[in-house]
Amino acid sequence: MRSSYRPMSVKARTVPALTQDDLKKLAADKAVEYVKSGMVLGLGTGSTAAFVVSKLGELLKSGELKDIIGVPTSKRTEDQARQLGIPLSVLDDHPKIDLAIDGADEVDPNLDLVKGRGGALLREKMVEAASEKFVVVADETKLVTGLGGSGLAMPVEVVQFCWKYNLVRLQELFKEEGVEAKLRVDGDGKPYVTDNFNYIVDLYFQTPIKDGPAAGKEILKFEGVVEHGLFLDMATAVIIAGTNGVDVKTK
Ligand code: ABF
Repeated sequence: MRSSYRPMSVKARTVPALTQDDLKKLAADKAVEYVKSGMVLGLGTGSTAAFVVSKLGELLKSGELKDIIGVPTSKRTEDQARQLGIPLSVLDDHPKIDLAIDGADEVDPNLDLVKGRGGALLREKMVEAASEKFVVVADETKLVTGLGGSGLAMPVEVVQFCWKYNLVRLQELFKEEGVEAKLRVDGDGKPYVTDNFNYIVDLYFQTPIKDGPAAGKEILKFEGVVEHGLFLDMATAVIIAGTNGVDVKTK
């Protein structure tokens, strides 16, 4: 007897593509696996770091994490963490941080970074330099072959006093690289003011920065320059979320 069985046609299910926010959240969730109860944590700034902070809030609330202390890298992060009930401190009281987790604007193959397009580079650098471990969370769009080569800004925080003088000096410093220096402005066209009441000069390189350590040193020689967005030899691990999964890169 012939079977009357006919396989039902199965409609191909379309899996929705992951959004950039999904990827940021994946990286954030992976990074939080490094967190243990009792740790002092550097809390980064930016949309990826915000996913980390909100996950920490959830874990504290559910009791899976206990007794953590957060050291925020910006007023924005401080507000978010406070709303989530994360106990907070500052470097004055907690000069040694167990683990900092933060986003980045660019990540090169050596795990060197450009940071600060979110405007929080000074506090980020202070907190992350004081951290025993610094884990970076990013989606794959942040990967570059050379820092500064993405055509986007490499930020430098400068004091407000005679900012134009320093803008010109910074542009001159990288004249051969054809750098354009611009004062960062907010949505109203007014100078963007950092949490430390400084301005930001964004440097636009046309090609990747050849010698990051030398560039960083030269920038800091200018009086009135407070900090730059090159975070060299600081990251312990970089967690990159991409459409093919989450990759943890270490040196
Ligand atoms: C901070 O947030 C910054 O150093 C960097 O500028 C930015 C990255 O933001 P996002 O995670 O929103 O891309 O970590």
